Amino acid sequence: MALTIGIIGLPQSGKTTLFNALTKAGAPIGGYATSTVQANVAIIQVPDARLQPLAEIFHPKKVTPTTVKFVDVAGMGQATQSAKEKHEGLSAEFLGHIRNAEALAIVLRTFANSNVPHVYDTIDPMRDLESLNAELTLTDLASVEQRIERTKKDAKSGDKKFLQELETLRKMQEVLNELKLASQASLESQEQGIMKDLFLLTMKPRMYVLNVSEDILGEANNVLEQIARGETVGTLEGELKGIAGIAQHARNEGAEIVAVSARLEAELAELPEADAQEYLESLGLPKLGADRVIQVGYRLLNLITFLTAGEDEVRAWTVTKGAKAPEAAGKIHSDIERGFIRAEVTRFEDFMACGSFAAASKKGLQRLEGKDYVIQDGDIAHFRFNVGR
Ligand SMILES: Nc1nc2c(ncn2[C@@H]2O[C@H](COP(=O)(O)OP(=O)(O)OP(=O)(O)O)[C@@H](O)[C@H]2O)c(=O)[nH]1
Ligand SMILES: [Mg+2]
Repeated sequence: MALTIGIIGLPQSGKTTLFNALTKAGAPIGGYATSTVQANVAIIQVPDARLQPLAEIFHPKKVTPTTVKFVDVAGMGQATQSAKEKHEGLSAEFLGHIRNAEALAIVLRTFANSNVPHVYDTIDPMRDLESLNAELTLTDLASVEQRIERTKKDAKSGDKKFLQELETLRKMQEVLNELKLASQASLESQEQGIMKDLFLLTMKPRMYVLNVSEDILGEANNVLEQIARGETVGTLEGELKGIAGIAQHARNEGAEIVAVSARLEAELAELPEADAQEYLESLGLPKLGADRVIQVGYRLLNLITFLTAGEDEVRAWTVTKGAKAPEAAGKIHSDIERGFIRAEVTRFEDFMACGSFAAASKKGLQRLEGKDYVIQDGDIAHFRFNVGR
């Protein structure tokens, strides 16, 4: 089952344009559905530069990348003042789509375009982010307060479990009341467990997707890189100033950030790949931002990729970071997990340097790992198993 990244942002920030660019860059499987509450859903292939070189060696019948699911949901920035005052937060329909997402991609508009009016008239990504955060935290606050009422009743019996839960909820209520993100609350692991089934929106890992004007995309990327390295960027004006502000904020928060021109990406996705590549290079850009959005999104989900390679299929598989060999085997087939004996593991780089499993084995670069081995990103694995009774 593919994990989900929810694309959210103010109206007209470019969410759907980005979604369309993603579905083309990542070749959606089975197309996407538009439901009545304006959510576009697509399962998107994660670009992985290791698949092609492996395919050139094995000439497999099939090459299969891993996938993530993106959901594009309209409906933020529309909460009325009275709804905000009543702590009602976001609509149930919106929440239905976003609650179960494992991570959020927050689209912030920095491009100016007089044909596309901004809900607040002017371009100011930090103001937009604050407004989105307020809406998200108020929604979380409503969830927490609802739970407090329920837990209060349960705690009347004096049961320690409920009293502890109540305490944790009140701590979270305080954080959210200050319009801070739930992820900023310092919780112990037991408390985190309590919060988990509330599916708070501001607890989810997030990435910021800046939707910038296409003519400053190159400069925007430079600014992001400089800030990510912790360098000072000097005095910036206009759009770049707004971009730098969000980049600094993301760095402080430990959030990921990517700059794209959603419209350019969506247009390029219509072109043959070679033409698109040429055009990108003429702009001084190494590759499509859509690919980066997919890859960063994948990373946010705390996932790593291991590979299997043979003449039938070269394939990338997803496991959660920290997964052990039998669990990885179980992604392929439950029998392989059940009858797990050992994993033969070769690092992708070692394999490519040797050119074959036999050569890697000769050099001692193919290891036999047992059931406690923690799978690493880029491991090429072959599982030995036995399910005979
Ligand atoms: N100039 C420019 N226009 C863009 C860009 N991205 C999107 N637009 C335009 O902005 C408008 C809104 O884009 P959408 O992708 O529909 O925005 P949205 O966030 O999905 O909007 P809602 O679904 O209404 O919330 C469209 O007319 C797009 O063509 C961009 O990078 N540059
Ligand atoms: Mg839309």
